[in-house]
Amino acid sequence: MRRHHGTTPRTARVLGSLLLIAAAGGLTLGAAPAARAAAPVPLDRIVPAPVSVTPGGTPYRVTRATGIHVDGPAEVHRIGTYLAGLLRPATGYPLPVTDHGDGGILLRLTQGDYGAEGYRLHSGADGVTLTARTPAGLFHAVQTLRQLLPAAVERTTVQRGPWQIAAGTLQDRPRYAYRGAMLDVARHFFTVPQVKRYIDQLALYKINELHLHLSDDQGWRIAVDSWPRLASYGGAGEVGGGRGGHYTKADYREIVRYAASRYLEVVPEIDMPGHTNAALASYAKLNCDGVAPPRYTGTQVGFSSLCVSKKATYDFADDVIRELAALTPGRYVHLGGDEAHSTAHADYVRFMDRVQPLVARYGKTVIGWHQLTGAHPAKGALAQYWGVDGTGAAEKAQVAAAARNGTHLILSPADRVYLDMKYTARTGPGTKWAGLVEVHRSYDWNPGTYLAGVPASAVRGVEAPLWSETVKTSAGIEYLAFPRLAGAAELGWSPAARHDWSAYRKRLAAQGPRWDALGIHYYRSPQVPWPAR
Ligand code: NGO
Repeated sequence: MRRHHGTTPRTARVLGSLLLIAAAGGLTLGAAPAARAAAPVPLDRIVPAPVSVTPGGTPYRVTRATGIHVDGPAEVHRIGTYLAGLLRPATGYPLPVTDHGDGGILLRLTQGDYGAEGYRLHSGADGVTLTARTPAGLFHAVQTLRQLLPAAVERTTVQRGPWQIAAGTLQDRPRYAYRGAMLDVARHFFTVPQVKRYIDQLALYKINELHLHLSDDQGWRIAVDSWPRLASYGGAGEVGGGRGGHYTKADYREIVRYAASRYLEVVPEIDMPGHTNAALASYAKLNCDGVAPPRYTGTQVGFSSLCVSKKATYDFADDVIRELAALTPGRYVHLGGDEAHSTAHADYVRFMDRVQPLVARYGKTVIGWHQLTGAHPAKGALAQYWGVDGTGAAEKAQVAAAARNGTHLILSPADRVYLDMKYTARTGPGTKWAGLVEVHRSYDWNPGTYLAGVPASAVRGVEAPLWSETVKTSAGIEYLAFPRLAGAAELGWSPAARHDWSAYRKRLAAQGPRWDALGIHYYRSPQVPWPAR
């Protein structure tokens, strides 16, 4: 039985004489305090690993009397409100958010050497202060604060505390500016609430880019006013023959808004000129022979191509990119460009030469899968590498040469961070064309030195794609993403010097109870020393 009146102060003796529970606002609970006043989570026990920690002092204890104080513009107030929303259900505390006050939890923006997303967290007996130069930095600091509290804080009903935060100072900033996750909403469609759920999971690991694979052979998922059948017909199907679906423009704006509230930029992808059966099925005139193929519900790749010689193709590309760019506050439009096996190479190059400038015309920067480096990548374009250890030397050299010429890279090696690879031959969903990818293999590589001949400065970051041929529920997404997503996030965020599998597996293990509390369905890899449930 738990009761939460919280009006009777009480003290608890923990670890001999150490007084951990402040007089103000303690919980009144039936259990013996000494049994449950576990030591707070050490400052360096978080994922991604922080740059540096200096422990020391008396832990802060969140109590019924704690306030959240914000020092900065309205956006900081909003982050404070978000934090309060995270902590209220499990603590049962009111946690008022105010623009003034001392002690408690303080969020403040200041000038200083924090970088665009970095922050400092200082915790002591009187309170916790989160400091950053930008709201994004404060938001990431909040995710750290969350992980420093017991996992039960993630539950939606009142839990017993105490809610302590280890004392000391933590300094943090990301290694890479681009830390992404991709969700394939084309092979199976995922609803706006399902995408929001994933966004919240990504935010917990400081991921800041959400790449949405919005079209493929099996489905077109975004409304385009000038070509309405793309969504209404081309979206009405998916792998295995389900109903599919698509986002209206309002839906899509809601995803973008929600992602922005979690400091993620949405990167929309329309895959071209291959992976286009859904578009070809919707409009006969996009086909060289003028005949629309049937919709497709299988999982083969490489069989479809836009008709590179037709004017209609470029009208289509212009309209789609214009409407998508208008929906996109972010910097990028991803053009796909992978597996164009049904497009002659010269046609592929010609097509990319004509379509990439459309992205610039509508104010965006091109991203393409790394096959784009076999054409003429536009100035400033990013190439997303999805090869494997066994990818041929010539292909790797082509990517490296492009990187040296200024086409910076996003690294998504398929035999490391493709979240749709099976963990083992025996785990459920997933495929294995790139191999079986257990947690250790997924984590243990260095983006800075991964591709020979690529200058470290040409690596923009890491992205973990989740292709959805084999999953159609949030539980399916989560089983493939967790725990590997956390590792990809750490590769993107933490300094190379903090990379250490034996330490990581312990930090990762500590995430298990948090995922249980959040209702995340994850793979309990035997490589990770999970606490007993
Ligand atoms: C490949 C292919 C996708 C598949 C995926 C499955 C890329 C860039 N193109 O990755 O169409 O869905 O593998 O793992």
